[in-house]
Amino acid sequence: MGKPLCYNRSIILLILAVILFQIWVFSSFCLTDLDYSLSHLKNADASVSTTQSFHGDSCAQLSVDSKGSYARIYIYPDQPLPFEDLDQFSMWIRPQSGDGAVQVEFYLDGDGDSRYDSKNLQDARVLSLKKSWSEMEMSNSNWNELDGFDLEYEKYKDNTFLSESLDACKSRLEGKSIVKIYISIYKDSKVPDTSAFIDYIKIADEVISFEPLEEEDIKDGPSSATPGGLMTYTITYGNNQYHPVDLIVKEDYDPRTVFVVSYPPPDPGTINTWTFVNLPPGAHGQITIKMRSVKPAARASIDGHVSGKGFASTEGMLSTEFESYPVTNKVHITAGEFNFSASATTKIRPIIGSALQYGEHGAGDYRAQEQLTYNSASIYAQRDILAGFSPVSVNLSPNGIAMRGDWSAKLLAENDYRNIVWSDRYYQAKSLNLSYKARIGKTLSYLDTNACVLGLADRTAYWPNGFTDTKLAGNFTLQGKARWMWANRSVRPVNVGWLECCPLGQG
Ligand SMILES: [Ca+2]
Ligand SMILES: [Ca+2]
Repeated sequence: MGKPLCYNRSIILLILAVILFQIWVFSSFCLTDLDYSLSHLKNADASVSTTQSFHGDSCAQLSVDSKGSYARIYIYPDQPLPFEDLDQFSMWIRPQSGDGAVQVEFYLDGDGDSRYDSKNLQDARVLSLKKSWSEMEMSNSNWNELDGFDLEYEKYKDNTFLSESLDACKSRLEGKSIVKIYISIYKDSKVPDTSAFIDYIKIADEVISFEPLEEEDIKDGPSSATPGGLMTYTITYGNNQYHPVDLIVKEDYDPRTVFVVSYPPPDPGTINTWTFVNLPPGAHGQITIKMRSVKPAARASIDGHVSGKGFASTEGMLSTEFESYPVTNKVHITAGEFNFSASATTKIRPIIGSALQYGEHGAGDYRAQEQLTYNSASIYAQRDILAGFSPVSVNLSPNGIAMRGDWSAKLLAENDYRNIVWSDRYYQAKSLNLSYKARIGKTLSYLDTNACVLGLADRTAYWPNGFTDTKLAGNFTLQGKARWMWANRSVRPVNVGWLECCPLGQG
C-alpha cells in the first residue's frame, strides 16, 4: 500500500495579474464645442489678429477692399444644435473703417442627416436682413455688442417668411438643428476699405474668442506608452467669461499611474490641484504633467523541495509576460459658473517576455529540489529530480486499486522576446534522474541538462532560422548544453545541437 505523498512545500504556481481590457478610448473635448474657419478671398480677408481684442488677446479681423464683396466667419457646432436651444446669440464688433453691413445666416438640418442640403425641403436656411453699423448705432473704434435677437430674419426663398424675429423663426422652425452659422461683413461701396474686428461670439453656452488655445483639447495625452514609461499630459484651461474667475484644475489620476512632475507645479501640498486666482477674461493656459505608469512587479525567488513515495504530480509555471492595459486620467476644471471635464486614455503596451513551464507525473519514489529566480527581465530555474517507478495502489475502494505508472517529465521554455522555444519531454520512464539549469533572458538563454533515463526522451528547440529535434529511447545518460546569445541584432545559437548520449544498455 503506497502512502500519499507528503508535500512540504507550497504549490509553485504563479499566475500573474493580467488585465484584460484591450479596448482603449481616446476622448477629446475642447473648451468650446464650436469650430470656426475664416474666409480667404481674393479681395477680402479674415484672420485672427492680436492688434485688438475684446476678450483675451485675440479677435477676428475682417476686411473687404473695393473690389471685394464680403469677409466671413464660418462656425460649425461639433454636434447639431437644436434651433430651439439657441437662447443666446451675440458677438462684439469694433468697426474700423467704412459703414459695413453685418449679416448672419443659420443653416438648419430638418431631416436628421446632420447636413444642410439646399434641395431638401426639410432643411432650411435663415438669413438676417443686412444691417450697417450706423443703422445699429455702433460707434467706430469702440467695441459694440450685437445681440442676434435684435436682428430680423427671413427664410431663404420662402415668401411666406418675411422679417421675423429670431424667436419667431425658432418657433416656426422647431425641430430643426443648426449645422453651420455664417457671420459676414459686407463692404461699404462708398469707401475703398471696409473693416471691423469681431470677438467673443456667444452661441448658446459656447464661446468663440479667437484665442489660440481655445481649440486645444482640454486634456491631451499619448495614445500608448511603455510599462513604467513616462507619459506627458497637457491640460488646457481658459476663462470664457466676461469677468475674472478663480479657476481650479483638479486631476483624477488612474491608480496605476504615479505623478512625477508638472509645469507649473501643483498647489502646495497637493499633486493634483492647480488654482489660478483672478484669471482674467479670455486668459488661457496649459499645464504639462509627467506621469509614470506603474511597472508590473514581476519578481519572485522560490526554493522548493519535495520528496515522497506514491503518486506525484507537480506543475509549475513562471511568466514575465504582461498584457496591455489602459490608464485613464481625468481632469475637472471649475471656473465660476463653468465646469469642464475631459479625460485621456493611454494604452500601456504589453510586455513581451518569457514563460517557463515544468512538471512531473508518476508513481513511486520522487524527490525534487529546485531554485527559481525570477524578475521582469529573466527567468532562472535549477531543478533536480530523482524519480523511480514502483507499483503503488490508490485506496479508492475497500480493496484498493493497484496502479502501474510510468514517469513523465516536461520542461517547456518560451522566450517570445527572441523567438526561442525549447521543449524537453521524458515519458514512459522507469527511472528518471534529471538535473537542469535553464535561464531565459533577453541577451542569453541557456539550458544545461544532465539526465539519466530509462525510458523515452524527446528534445526539440526552435529559434530564428533553426531547429533541432532529438528522440532517444532506452537506458541512457544525456548531457547537453544549449545556448542562444543575442548579438548583432540576431539570436545566435552556441552549442545548441551539442548533446552527449551514452547508452547504458536496456534495463
Ligand atoms: Ca439635412
Ligand atoms: Ca478674444
